[in-house]
Amino acid sequence: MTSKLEALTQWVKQVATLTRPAKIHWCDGSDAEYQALVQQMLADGSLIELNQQTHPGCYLHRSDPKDVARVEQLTLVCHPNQDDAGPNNHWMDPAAAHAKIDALFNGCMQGRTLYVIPYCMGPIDSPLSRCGVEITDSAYVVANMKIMTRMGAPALARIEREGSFVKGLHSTGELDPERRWIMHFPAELSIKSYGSGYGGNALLGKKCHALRIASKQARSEGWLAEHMLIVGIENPQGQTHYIAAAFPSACGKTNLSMLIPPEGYRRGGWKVWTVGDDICWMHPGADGRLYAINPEAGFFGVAPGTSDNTNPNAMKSISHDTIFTNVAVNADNQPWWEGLPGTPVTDWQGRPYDPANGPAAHPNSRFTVSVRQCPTWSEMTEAAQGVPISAIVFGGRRPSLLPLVMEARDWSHGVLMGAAMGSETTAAATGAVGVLRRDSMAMKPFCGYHYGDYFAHWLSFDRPSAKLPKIFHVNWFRKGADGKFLWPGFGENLRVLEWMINRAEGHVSGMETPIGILPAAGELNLEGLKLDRARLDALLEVDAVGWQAELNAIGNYLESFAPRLPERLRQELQRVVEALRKADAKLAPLAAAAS
Ligand code: SAT
Ligand code: MN
Repeated sequence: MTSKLEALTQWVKQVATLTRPAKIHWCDGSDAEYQALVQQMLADGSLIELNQQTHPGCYLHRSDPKDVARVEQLTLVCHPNQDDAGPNNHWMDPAAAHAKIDALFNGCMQGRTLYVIPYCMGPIDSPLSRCGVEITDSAYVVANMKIMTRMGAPALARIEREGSFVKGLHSTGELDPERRWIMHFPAELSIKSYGSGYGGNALLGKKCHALRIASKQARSEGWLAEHMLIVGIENPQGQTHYIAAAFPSACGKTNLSMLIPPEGYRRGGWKVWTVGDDICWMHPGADGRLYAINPEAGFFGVAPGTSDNTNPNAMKSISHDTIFTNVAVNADNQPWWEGLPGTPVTDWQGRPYDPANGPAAHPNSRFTVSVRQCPTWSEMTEAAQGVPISAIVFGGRRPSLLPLVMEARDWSHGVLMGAAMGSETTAAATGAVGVLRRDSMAMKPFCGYHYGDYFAHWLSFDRPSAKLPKIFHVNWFRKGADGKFLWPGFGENLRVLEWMINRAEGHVSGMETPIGILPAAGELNLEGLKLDRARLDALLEVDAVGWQAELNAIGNYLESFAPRLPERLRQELQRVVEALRKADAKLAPLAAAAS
């Protein structure tokens, strides 16, 4: 087969000449094609059938044990000018990068099938959507792309109509970490990935296209490509507010996007609608508001910790037609991971489970499932114009200092809050876990260009005609002196979202502090929640000494983006430093008098 689009046909030919596959398959995205791929993978062992009585249509894939997460040190953004990549990215000269990776691609598909995957990121008829074509030699990647994107014939038709697409070339190669690169060429709208078959390294529509390449496109076209979930909160009056929230990988975006309201809220008629759990593209609308689409069509969610207690909607979503990667199985051949009841018998590497070998499921094990299988799936996911955003939320894993919630006084302050974000690292990327690092807007691994320019782009949305959402910062992960989480999290987070909506609607006034606006006494609805006064105080405490150190650290971090750090952000930080100093000067004599 060829395409009506000469540029696409030519590119496929060129890649085939380089990689020398045995066969070429153009994906049509049909269910029959998916089923045929599943049968083929069951036959060659790359998929394992799970219990079809309890989990119809569910399969397990075990990746190479040295290929279990994103590899940030091997992920490059190859701008012609190194300065454009910024200190937040790894860079290589584009010509040198092509030469290096093309040498690996040379002949790499011999005896294999080359799959051509046309896909659309976003609703197929939305002007906000963008298309791409991924070439891969992995059937597992094809099956995942079928779930994660709008893949196949309709996408190809749109690509042929528009004449342009992002080119993604992927081969699993030998799965050798020494021969692995994930390279991006934003100026050429292309991606080349070699040597990994895992998640964001291999499903090129996701992080590579929808974040790294798209963030750069968004900057030149005046929109935002962000690492955010999108959730709709419907109040008892039937009004729905949409909230976009950025958290680093494996910090609870999936849980928040499909939370179950606390009992009292449910009885009162509150509902939650899931639009997306990982990526959000936001465009200014004609009315000045920001409108968001989820470019993805599926969830690639972290399995461990997901259970009927933490996320019943995810559990329902993944009870059928789901691909599991690197989970364990129990005696009944059902998928199993830490956090589920029962015991594992086989670990993620296929060995008899032995606690001496570590967790049964890999900490970054995942499920791939269509968003439509989520009980809270919102039909607005298909809305061509997107959903209007009422609030933007930033957050990370911070064991101390950061309050449960604070609101930015204005857009510039909100951009500072996002830029200053920090979080303890997780198993979503290779490397140490639990180390605090700055992760501006949760985009450290995903921003396709210089963070200084990115902050300036965020600030540029503050125009006279704009009706921008309020910006908040949350921290579900603050711990008490006993080392335990102070806030119960999960469904109870709706209480915090309700406060945000009340702020957006002007129903509550909040309490000004030097670091932002916090809920005033009585503004957080705590009915039905066992949370004593001391814990609430600890969750909302503003520790002036701790904040001075934090602002200092933020200042040093931001200066690492000079000379491209926007002056406005520097001034905004200075304003907060001053406000804290003044407040502290007022409080200090009181504290001294009290002691
Ligand atoms: O990048 S992945 O898609 O593998 C997962 C993540 O880090 O969010
Ligand atoms: Mn993510």
